[in-house]
Amino acid sequence: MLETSQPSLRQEQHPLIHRLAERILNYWQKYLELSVYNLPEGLGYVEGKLEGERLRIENRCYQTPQFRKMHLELAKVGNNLDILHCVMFPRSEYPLPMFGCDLVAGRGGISAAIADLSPTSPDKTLSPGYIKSLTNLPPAKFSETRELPPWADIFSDFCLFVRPHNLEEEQNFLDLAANYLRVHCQQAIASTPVLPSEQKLYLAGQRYYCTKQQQNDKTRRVLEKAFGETWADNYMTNVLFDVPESVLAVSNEQ
Ligand code: 18B
Repeated sequence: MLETSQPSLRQEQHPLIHRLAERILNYWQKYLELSVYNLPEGLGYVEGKLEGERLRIENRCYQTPQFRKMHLELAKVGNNLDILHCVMFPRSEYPLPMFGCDLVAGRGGISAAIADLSPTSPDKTLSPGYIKSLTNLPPAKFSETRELPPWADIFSDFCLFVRPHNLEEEQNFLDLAANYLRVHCQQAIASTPVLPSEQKLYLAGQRYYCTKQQQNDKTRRVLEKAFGETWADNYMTNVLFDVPESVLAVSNEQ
């Protein structure tokens, strides 16, 4: 059995981040066959401090038959900023979207709550199975939805990007993000591999997703302030949003 419940940074974080992290790990364990994924040396737990406050980062990474890499990252900047980041990278054999989630909490509460199942198919749409399941989820109300930045053309019509204003809205976000994850796990385990010619196209979709996410200056700036430009760039391209170069280079042997 894999260790998914050791004490960690999440106990010091905003309650919504803590709860969503628990839920993600719980669903991963409940629905998927997890094995360890080795991050590049020295990047499981990292601490940095250049200008200003200490940044602590804690990474959890797994792989499964359907997913090359499932990454949950918790970060804490001083006592001001708590972050949850989660991305699931499908193996290229499986024609699956990317599950992505970002929660950012500052002194004034959660400022950004984002969850999506982003298409990687050549026509940039979700499959009918996903659309049906997502359309059937109970709707949730939010008083403030936020506008996506220009780089964010990777997200689906189901993308949720809100600033929750009270506990009820926080709970609604948690439930909806967890439902996206549940639908994703269920669709993934029922999916069948595609031919190599098609795999290349899905991999190109993943690469496009990653190049766009790498353009998020808000993420980059937090990392640069604590670790410097070179480290931040390496981290964004090799840990947060890495893509295997070819269909053959997709396994992470222990
Ligand atoms: N992100 N986020 O993951 N980002 O990683 N994030 C912010 O209130 C970090 C993802 C996304 O409005 C903000 O404005 C750090 C994934 C979008 O221009 C901060 C890490 C998704 C925005 C951070 C991290 C994603 C956003 C500003 C590494 C989606 C809005 C908060 C641990 C699936 C961008 C605010 C904009 C914002 C920081 C999306 C500080 C350091 C997977 C769309």
